Amino acid sequence: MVVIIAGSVITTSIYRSYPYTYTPPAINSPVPAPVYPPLISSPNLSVRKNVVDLTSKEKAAFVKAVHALKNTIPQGSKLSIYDQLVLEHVFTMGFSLSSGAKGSAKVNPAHGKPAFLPWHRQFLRVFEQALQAIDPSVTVPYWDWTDPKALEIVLEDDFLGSRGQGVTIEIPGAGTFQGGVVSSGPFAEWTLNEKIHFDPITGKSLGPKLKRFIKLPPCDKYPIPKAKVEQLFRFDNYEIFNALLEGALKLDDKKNWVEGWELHACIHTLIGGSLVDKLEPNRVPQQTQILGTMDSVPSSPYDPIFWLNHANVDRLWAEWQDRGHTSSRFYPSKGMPFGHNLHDPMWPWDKGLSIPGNVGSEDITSLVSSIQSNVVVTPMDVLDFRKLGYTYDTTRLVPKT
Ligand SMILES: [Cu+2]
Repeated sequence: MVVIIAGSVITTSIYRSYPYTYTPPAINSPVPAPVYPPLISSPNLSVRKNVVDLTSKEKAAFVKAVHALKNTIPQGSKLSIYDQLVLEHVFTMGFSLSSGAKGSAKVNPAHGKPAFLPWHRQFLRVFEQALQAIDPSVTVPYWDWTDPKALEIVLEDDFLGSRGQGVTIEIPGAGTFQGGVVSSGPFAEWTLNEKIHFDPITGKSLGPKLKRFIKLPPCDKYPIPKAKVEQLFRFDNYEIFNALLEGALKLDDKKNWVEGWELHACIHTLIGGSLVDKLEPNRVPQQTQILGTMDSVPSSPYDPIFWLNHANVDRLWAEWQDRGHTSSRFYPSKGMPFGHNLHDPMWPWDKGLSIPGNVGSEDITSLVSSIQSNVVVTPMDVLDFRKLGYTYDTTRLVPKT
């Protein structure tokens, strides 16, 4: 039994390693007139379902297909298909000049800025198509964070279980918490590549096993209140919607942008767990150490729960788009760092236009070539999710009223 007592060592905020600071527009910024999607029926779409509605057969099929990706090593590669996907996400953190990045992109192409939603939409669809190549019936389920039953269902041993075990965390003033290696359920046997499973704050590896520390403060509240998700739909400006949903920024009482730790970002921590400097009301704590897989921004797709969290993020965006924000006029066409404008290729789908620098404590640059992509994908290419071949059980095409 390992006991860790929380205390401050190094301090950094969730996303503070960005070379460009970015502030979304003020809430009264002008927005285009509403545009609704055309009312056409699209019968051949894959439908992504709520985890609470999955049958045991559907859960088993998803788990089986995920295992197949983890166990399939494509010819000429050192990494399995699943590990390659994790690596793509890891290298999104390698676009600072100090890390040795080359080419057009100078910032993280996937986080902290407008391409957060389109980048992850493309990433999820690539993952889903890989699953469907194994079993065409499988789609990526979504985790509705406002559903009180969903967390337990996700963590059951017949699905993506279990909780982590073996480590006790003492947080002064907040109590003791349990977590550690996932030692039962379908992912207990997984061996993770230690070089791409690491804590970006300390630079240390998180080891060869999946780790979870469920419900540690400050992200210990579940479910998320429905009103907190619903309020996102009051914003017609894409950049505001994107930033609030990502959850690394929030609006304070005076409607100014301040650091946040909410929604998608807090769900990562709800599963992974962070150590923080101190817990105080009305202040966003600074992370001092990452504990579990889901809390590491680079390595988080190593926890299969990642896909369910991001399917919910993507679903909320899809619903927002259907509610009168369908046009590409809502998405910023210029003025953003490269990779985040409407027509910018988003690494790794940029045919080699940008090359990330090293990430983590070991040299993994030799692995970049194993994930080079020969397709080009821009935010524009993924705005219409139905065109990508999928929809959600909650998205409805409704006539304009
Ligand atoms: Cu991500």
